[in-house]
Amino acid sequence: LSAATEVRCSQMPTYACHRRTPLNHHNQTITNALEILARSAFFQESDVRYLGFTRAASTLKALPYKLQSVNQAKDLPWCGGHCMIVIQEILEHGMCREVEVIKNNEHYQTMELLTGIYGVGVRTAQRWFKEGIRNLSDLKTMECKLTAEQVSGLRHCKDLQQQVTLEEAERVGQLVKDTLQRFVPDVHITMTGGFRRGKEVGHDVDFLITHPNENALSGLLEDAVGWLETQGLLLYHHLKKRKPALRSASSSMDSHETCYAIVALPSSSSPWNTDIEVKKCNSEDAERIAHPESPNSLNSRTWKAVRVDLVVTPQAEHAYALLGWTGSKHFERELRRYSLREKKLSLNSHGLYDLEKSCFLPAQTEEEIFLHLGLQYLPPSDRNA
Ligand code: 8DG
Ligand code: MN
Ligand code: MN
Repeated sequence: LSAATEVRCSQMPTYACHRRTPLNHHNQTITNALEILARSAFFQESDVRYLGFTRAASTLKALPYKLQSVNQAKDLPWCGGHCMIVIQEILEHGMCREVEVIKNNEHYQTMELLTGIYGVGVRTAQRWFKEGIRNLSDLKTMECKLTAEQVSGLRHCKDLQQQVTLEEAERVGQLVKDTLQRFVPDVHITMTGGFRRGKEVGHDVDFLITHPNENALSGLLEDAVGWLETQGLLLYHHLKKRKPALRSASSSMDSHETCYAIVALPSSSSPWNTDIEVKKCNSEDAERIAHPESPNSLNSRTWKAVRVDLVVTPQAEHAYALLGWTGSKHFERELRRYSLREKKLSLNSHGLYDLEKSCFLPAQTEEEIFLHLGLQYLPPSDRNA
């Protein structure tokens, strides 16, 4: 171990927003193990343990070399106690017994399965587990008790469990663009979330929509939803209206106008995918979309269900929404914790509020926000904390 490496080790910053976290890093085996422990804690609703394991994993993602000995880890932030035992075991034996036990645990496996369904959170999954539900067939017997969101999630779970590829995300982007431009030709659309951080797969596709003239945005999501529905391309949607009162200093709740949707993404070879105009689907296609499991559609599917988040922001909030929706979730959590604790600034995806001067700090770009926060700018590809 070189002296230079020792120095880097002991200088690892404690806040994730103070360090670069690339997508691909050097300690995947250990971070995978720590993240399984984090998820297991999350499934038991143990926030403190969840955060502890998440922070340790995040620290190791930023380490610019592969850990060779437990000695190298001893000065790393958040890597003490339980995490250190896990790190040591993996370094010495290539695996951690506790993690292997968890992976085979019925509660863990069931929670993974159930929370993997769109619309199912930990609370709900926990309740279902206690009621004896262990698999998807168990769940289908109680369809009457599910929310509309969960019914759609269950109906399309095979598709939604598959990762969305970058190529698919780009086609979703084209569909979103074609749709929105019908109503506002010069609308501005940015893909955010994991794909903006350089990921090649994701669980959904996130978009931010804005326009210099706020009036152009009013009713745009309703129009887009209406048109996608007439095309048979919308499998589920939930529109959340903007709540201006929530744009407050302290609220971490997001109040942008948002559409959480599941779209039927036509396959690249399908007749829908023409450059001129998306065709109205015929009744047979509509039937397949409504009943994807119906026998005649098994081998002839021309579309894939994909989760899409559409967020509308006025131009003045766009930079903040971009920063907030680019993630990662842990990076966002750390950025907000740092702002509040170290700078007395309250950050959310609408703006930045100076608690001492009692005023909002405007920003047109992400760079300006980092400047307000006294942080070195990190591009999205370094925010994979
Ligand atoms: P993935 O989809 O590729 O698996 O990963 P991701 O793109 O990083 O995760 P995501 O769940 O799609 O979330 C992307 C970012 O958006 C994340 O940093 C958190 C943020 N985000 C939500 N929902 C909300 C919300 O309701 N309000 C705000 N402000 N941010 C949200 O996912
Ligand atoms: Mn995403
Ligand atoms: Mn999302």
